[in-house]
Amino acid sequence: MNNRFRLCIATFALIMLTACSEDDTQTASVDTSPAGPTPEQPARYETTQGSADVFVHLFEWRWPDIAAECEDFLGPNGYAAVQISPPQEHVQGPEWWTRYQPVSYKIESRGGTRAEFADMVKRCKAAGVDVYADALTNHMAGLGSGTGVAGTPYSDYSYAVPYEYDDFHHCGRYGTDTIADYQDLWEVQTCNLGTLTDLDTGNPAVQAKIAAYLKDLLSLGVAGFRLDAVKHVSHEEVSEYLALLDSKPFLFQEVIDRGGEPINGMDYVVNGSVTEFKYPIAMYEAFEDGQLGMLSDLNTRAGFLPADKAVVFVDNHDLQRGHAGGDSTLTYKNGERYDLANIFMLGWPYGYPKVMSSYVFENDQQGPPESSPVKGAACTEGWVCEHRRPSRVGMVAFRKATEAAPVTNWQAFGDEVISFGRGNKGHIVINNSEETVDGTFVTSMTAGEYCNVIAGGTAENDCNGSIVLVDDDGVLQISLAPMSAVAIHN
Ligand code: ARE
Repeated sequence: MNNRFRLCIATFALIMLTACSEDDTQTASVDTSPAGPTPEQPARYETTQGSADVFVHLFEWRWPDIAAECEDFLGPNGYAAVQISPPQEHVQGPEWWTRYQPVSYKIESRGGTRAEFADMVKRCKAAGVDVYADALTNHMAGLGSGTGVAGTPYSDYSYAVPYEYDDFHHCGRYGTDTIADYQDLWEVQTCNLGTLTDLDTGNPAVQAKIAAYLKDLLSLGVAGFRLDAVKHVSHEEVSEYLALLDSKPFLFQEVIDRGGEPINGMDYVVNGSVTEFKYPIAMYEAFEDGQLGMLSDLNTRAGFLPADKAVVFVDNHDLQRGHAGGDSTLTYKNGERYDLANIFMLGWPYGYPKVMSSYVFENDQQGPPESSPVKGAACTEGWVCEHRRPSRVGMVAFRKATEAAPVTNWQAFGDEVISFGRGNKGHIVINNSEETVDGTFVTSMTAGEYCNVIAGGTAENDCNGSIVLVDDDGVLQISLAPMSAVAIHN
């Protein structure tokens, strides 16, 4: 057996078929027949690489707090962009989802005023961080009347944009006009999502008003958009209103496609990137159900978007609350397993990864805390700040350092331990088991000392983690604590 495959697993009965020897050199007969490429095989992923960049969703952070975070943390740590909550005027109420019910296109919301918004975008840009606004183009508020958070009155199918009754679809189904059958394409794109009043997005006058809103945001320096709920707008109509813009901002379109419905994420690729909702399920199956070995075929899975068009995430603001069919989702509530899934996502070259940054919640309606999310270097009570965790920061740097390198040296040891490289630029080993794993892992790295960036820092600059050694044969010998990972890069 190739000496380079030696693996000694201590107290790891699940995958150990022969015991470790006293002198730690015995070759264990573990599963060395991984589904992915072995060191002897050419890598399979050369044509479909993911983005070298990472962005973060600062969910429900207020504009002044985001501006400060761009300067103090996101820029210095290499985050490329920040997704913000919807900036337009919305209905009143403490729940987070009030932001998804537009009342007018005034840039005034729970996030802050127009002036604060403009200041945030400018300061983030100066710090090297793009702002992606969550843009609602499918609908206005839910049926009902009232006054928005900026004081604008509204009533059923009547909003100050202005939009009136004829600017909306009225699908005439079920007596309520609410989508019931996701197998019916026409219904999904013509009826209301819940009671959210569905704009007639094929109407040129409506398209002009949507485009005017997007242009307003672009004029303030916004670099891109998350297009909310565009499964409910045909991809042709999205193309039509985008054609009215003077520039081509970065776009990612929220199209929930898990297969089995007539509307596919792939249909929307003509307009830009698309959310890959099969990805969080793959992360859940791998890390919660213990099937890490299955991850090797991620870039070639049937139905997955092309790597350069997919926006990927372990969870998002809906899924973490069980909304949008999020029953099988890992969140900050899953502890280390969630962090390991994020480490994998940031280390693997598929898609443009989005890191979720949450606030603590007990129920799915609860809005954000009143306090600012960070004070000095610390995350304040009530906020989670996942994006500040050393493992996220270390892996943002890993992703940049390994840009364009294909997956190499893939090895799966049983269901819970994987090891893979990114050419000679970086290497990762993940232990998703409850046991310590002592092993030797083959890499393509140059011999030398490396910083385990999972704990943050670099070898030259205050390596916070442990220093690990790659020997002259390219072999990494390490001891991995339960539920931990090692990542090294040049
Ligand atoms: C709330 C109430 C509704 C009420 C409405 C109007 O819950 O009962 O009718 O207000 O008064 C968020 C919340 C919603 C909230 C809405 C407006 O999640 O609960 O509605 O804000 O305040 C579908 C869409 C997808 C959408 C999900 C949630 O296709 O686009 O539903 N996701 C985005 C955002 C959400 C946001 C909206 C859209 C609305 O990310 O945060 O809603 O702007 C299958 C299908 C999916 C479908 C899913 C629904 O999985 O494949 O396409 O997702 O079912 O469970």
